[in-house]
Amino acid sequence: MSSGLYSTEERVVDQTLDLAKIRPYGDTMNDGKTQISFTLPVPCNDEAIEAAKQILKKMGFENPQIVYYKELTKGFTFFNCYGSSVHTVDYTAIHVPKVESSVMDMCETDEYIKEHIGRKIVVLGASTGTDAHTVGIDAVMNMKGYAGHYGIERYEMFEALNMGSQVLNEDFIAKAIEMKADALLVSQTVTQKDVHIKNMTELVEMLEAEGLRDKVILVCGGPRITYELAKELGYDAGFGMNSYADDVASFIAQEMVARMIQ
Ligand code: B12
Repeated sequence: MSSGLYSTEERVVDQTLDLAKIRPYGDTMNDGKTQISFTLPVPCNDEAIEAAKQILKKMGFENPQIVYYKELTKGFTFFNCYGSSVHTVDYTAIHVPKVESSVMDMCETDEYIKEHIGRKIVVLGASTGTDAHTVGIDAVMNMKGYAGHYGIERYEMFEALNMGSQVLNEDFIAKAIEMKADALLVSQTVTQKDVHIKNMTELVEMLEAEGLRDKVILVCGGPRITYELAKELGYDAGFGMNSYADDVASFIAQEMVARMIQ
């Protein structure tokens, strides 16, 4: 069945699509149409709109249009804009480092652990530092789970403790030692002024100082976390938006087995 202007088949065979030179898609292939929003620190007036258009042009957008603007507070104006990006990227040349483990569901992971490890895996999680956001760590850990994916507490072969939010790194480590944790799950949501980098780096340094870094599987997650960033900061893996307990539980189980084999 056809939806919109083109059927799925027509879109797939679109001859104007060149994966080595992709541009944002709006109404038609290669039109570059993009929606962007930002705030300028100036009063809400005609000069502000012109300034927003000039910023868009400097960003590489042709035909910039301001489709919505509003004063946020005195001296600050928010804009929603459209424009056509002139830039392209080579999609065929992209390589993104990512978790290599295969994703299993809860039952498969439990079976895998029974067969290959033969005991429960002890996992400690928290939203650490000053970060007050709990929903992310709850999503991966809570028994009831999130978006149809059961959390780690539900798994038969995991013993899991979620310490909640604003957990200091020293308290997190003390609990990890007490529980003899196999894996540590760190959630970070606030990234303002790179507070997450400082906090996550501090945890790695403290674990190293305690001689614990190599003894645990160290995983972080959050909406702005990528696998690449996690590795850069000395973590074993990182999980971003749209990740679930299945992803991290599979990774921990397979990583533990890999370390047992070494
Ligand atoms: C709810 C919320 C709050 C609630 C939190 C309540 C609670 N108990 O958690 C309250 C009101 C307390 C709050 C406070 C603040 N918030 Co707030 N908040 C949000 C909001 C609306 C939703 C976040 C959320 O729950 N997402 C849903 C969960 C399920 O998604 P998630 O966290 O991404 O988690 C998923 C993945 O990332 C991943 N994941 C997450 N953690 C982990 C961990 C591991 C180990 C793994 C494997 C995976 C994983 O799995 C999850 C499921 O897929 C967002 C905006 C938004 N729409 O996202 C802002 C937002 C996160 N908050 C923001 C800010 C700035 C704040 C405050 C600083 C505001 C202030 N000035 O006071 C304070 C924080 C104070 C502090 N000390 O931390 C900013 C963060 C900007 C930034 N990048 O730094 C956001 C983006 C809003 C914005 N646009 O400005 N907030």
